[in-house]
Amino acid sequence: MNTPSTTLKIIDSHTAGEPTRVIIEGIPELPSTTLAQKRDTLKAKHDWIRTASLLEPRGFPAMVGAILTEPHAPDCIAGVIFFNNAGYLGMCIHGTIGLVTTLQHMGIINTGSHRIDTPVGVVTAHLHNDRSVTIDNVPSYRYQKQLTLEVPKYGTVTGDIAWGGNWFYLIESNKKTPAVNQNNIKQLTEFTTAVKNTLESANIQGDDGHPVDHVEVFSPPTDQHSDSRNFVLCPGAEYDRSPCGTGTSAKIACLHADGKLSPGQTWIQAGILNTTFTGTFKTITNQNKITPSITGSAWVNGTSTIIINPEDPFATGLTSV
Ligand code: PYC
Repeated sequence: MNTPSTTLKIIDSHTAGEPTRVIIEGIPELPSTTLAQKRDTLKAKHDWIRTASLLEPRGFPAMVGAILTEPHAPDCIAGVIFFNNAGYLGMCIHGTIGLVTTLQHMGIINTGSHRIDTPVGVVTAHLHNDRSVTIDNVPSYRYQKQLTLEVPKYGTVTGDIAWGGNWFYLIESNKKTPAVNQNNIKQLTEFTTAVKNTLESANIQGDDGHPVDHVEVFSPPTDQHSDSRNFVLCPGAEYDRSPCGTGTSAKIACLHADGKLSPGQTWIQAGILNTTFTGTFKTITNQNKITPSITGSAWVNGTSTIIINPEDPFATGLTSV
């Protein structure tokens, strides 16, 4: 692909510590199709947008990107496609909270409810007076209970497989897993990467044929302000700095399936930085699925213009490191 000579306008934010870089201008025209088809076009023809905006020297591996685009589904305020250092994400709740806060910063929306089109379906965002945002996520469910893996160096690991807008393998911490705290980020990353590699070699997939590519470890809470603390490994080998909204949705689906959480009850999920998301859910009649609602807050912390100069040897990012 020839590198285009262009600029991209971006607004940065973080949600509970996890960054979101929203590209608000400079995207080539995308066909007016579903968001899943738009994502496939981006992947096939314009992947340079992802690499230029997220990878070094402009970004860093943990950054999550979002392309603001026209919605396809009716009555939506915007369409969004999320991506990270490794590829494209189904849904991303911290990113949607970041997007909503960004749209408010741009003066496009006010408090109230707004529908947003994503590659995995329409989600509704409620922007509250206290600037927190609640996302009504896509239907979520547990697909497999207690799947056991033999993980090299770590032995037998057991976890549930659940969908919360991405596919997750959810492990309860125990004596064999590194303790879920900030001092153990390296050990937790190594452990969850070994689990993810085992899932990959065993070709473990969700019921839609997609790989189970996020791994979560849960531990009891470390204070009275939350119900649990987690560590979440995302595809691309980076950990989520936030409690991970899609991961919290998957967790709530498992708690409900085990009879441990009832519709309307809240679940406060702390992440590795001890920031929190509050989740609750409704059941869906005649289906084994729930609709989770996840609440959190984001802060806009930068605006800039990315310059893509075809003469720059790293105009589209350092793809080899
Ligand atoms: O909040 O859903 C989330 C998320 C997914 C990946 C990173 N954050």
